[in-house]
Amino acid sequence: MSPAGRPATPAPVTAFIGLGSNLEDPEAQLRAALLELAELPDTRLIARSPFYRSAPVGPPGQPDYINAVAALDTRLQPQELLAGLQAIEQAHGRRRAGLRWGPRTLDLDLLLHGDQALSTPALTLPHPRLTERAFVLRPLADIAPGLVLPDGTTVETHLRRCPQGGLVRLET
Ligand code: A4P
Ligand code: MG
Repeated sequence: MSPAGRPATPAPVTAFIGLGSNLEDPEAQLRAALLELAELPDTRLIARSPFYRSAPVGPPGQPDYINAVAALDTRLQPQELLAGLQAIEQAHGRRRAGLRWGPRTLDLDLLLHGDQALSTPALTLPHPRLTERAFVLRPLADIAPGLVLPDGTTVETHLRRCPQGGLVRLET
């Protein structure tokens, strides 16, 4: 509590968001989503990676994805931030059709929230597939070189260990 009796404002933490889209002009989806992330309450967008084209992981026959990672400074708790991400996904017409890893207009994954570890039905931190995917690790390394993940391993070490998955860096 502050001297005035109000709860103290939590110190900001850095959170990393994975962005992905493979429907309805994916690059425009990501550009708009970055602006919307910057508008979240008690949150500042501090960096965004280049965009990458990546081969789909999941059911075959879907378009390639565009992927990127953003860094936020935020005072939101992880569950509050996840709710904000899901509201942005909904505003982008995200349909959950029941097909695991099927095509989507916009996917926003909470990759890391400071050094928090969480395992609840609604939220796992770090994101459970963070260290398996070059389309997440490459852009994360671009904006946070040398970042040590909660397992004590750098993002670059994880990146060297995982398949590169046809990743192409775009000019944007
Ligand atoms: N959830 C738990 N932890 C988290 C977290 N850290 N961040 C829960 C976000 N959500 C988290 O997610 C399903 C549930 O996960 C949510 O209700 C949330 O409470 P979802 O967005 O509804 O569905 P999803 O994204 O299809 O599920 P999933 O299994 O998380 O998929 P992924 O791992 O996000 O993978 N291929 C390429 N090339 N590029 C991609 O971006 N993305 C996916 C989706 C598959 N293949 C891809 C890509
Ligand atoms: Mg997701």
